[in-house]
Amino acid sequence: MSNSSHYQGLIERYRDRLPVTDKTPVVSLNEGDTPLIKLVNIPEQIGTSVEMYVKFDGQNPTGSFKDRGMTMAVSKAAEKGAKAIVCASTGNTSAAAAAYAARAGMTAFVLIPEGKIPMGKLAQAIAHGAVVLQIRGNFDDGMRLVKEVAGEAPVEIVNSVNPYRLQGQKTGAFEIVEALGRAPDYHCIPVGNAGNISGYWIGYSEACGHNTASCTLCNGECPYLENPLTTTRPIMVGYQASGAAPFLRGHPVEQPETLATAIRIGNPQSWNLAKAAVEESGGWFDEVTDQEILDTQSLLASKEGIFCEPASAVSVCGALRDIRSGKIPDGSLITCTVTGHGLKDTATAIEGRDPVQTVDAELASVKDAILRHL
Ligand code: AN7
Repeated sequence: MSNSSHYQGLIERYRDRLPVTDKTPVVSLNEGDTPLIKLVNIPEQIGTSVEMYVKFDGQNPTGSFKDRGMTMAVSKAAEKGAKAIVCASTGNTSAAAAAYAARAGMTAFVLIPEGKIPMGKLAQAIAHGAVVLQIRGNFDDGMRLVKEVAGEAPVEIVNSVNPYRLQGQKTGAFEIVEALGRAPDYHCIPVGNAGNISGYWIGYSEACGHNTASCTLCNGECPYLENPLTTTRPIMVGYQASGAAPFLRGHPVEQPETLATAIRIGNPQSWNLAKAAVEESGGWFDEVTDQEILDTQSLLASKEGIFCEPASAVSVCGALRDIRSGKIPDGSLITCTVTGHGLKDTATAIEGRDPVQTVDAELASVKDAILRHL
């Protein structure tokens, strides 16, 4: 490919800011470079003067933000000569692991909680040829087993306990700062296993020249340290589903429960990093109910044309509540990561709705039906 403007994924885009070398075999599906979409109708409807953007990471190749971390984790696994990768997943990590393993010629083993991942995500893992192990337990059980089995079998863990995952995920923050020409005032994000909020904080920190622990991976040579893109960092706000909100309880939750199955997680692996991100930035954690999540998913789809999965609506859901209460003040510039695509889980999106009307295949019936709605 000779066209140098052809986008080739986030490792090529941010090569000098990531722990890769000429010897790293880049495994990419051209992930990243996702749209930052300004909300136009919802802010007007609630009568606020905030400027609010959605970072729609559901538009990545496998439909979620996980591709950002997976391109890094699988590329580094390939560099080590790994033949197989393993992860526990509520669905999106397994879809991404399966796709990138297929691309790299590796075997992906994915541990999923029995009966708790939507069909779209399961179909992805199966289509890409992963070995799907449905365990009689939840995500946290799967995570424990993955860490144990990696000591016993030649498999590379690609969950976000693998530090290369967060290195890939930090690029979401770079893209936002470049698109806005500055850091937002607030960055709102759903929190499950707590990797993404940690990755964003690394990214925002590096973008404004703060040295972070992650920079040891780049040998302290991240070019943003010399030439920062911006001078500020956002206040980080992490939202959880009420039934799976360990950061709100202050300890792991034994039996996490939420219809936002992607974040049905009780024992987040990046606990300390996420807590530090929120504390250092002067932010907070809060929780939203399943009903609020569904209402926001529907609001984004019907008022803004953005169809995301339930877990992804959590960021916008929490942000809207904090805007209404004044906790996020008028005039703020706010970004919300919307992590996964709505097509991942169509069953939840239409449940309880009366979605279709059946009419005769005649002009009169179709015309009647249309006029009734105008
Ligand atoms: C759509 O796929 O953990 O706080 O195993 O799929 O970084 O865990 C998914 C997490 C938010 C939470 N939104 O992000 C998995 C998995 C969506 C997600 C999260 C997930 P983290």
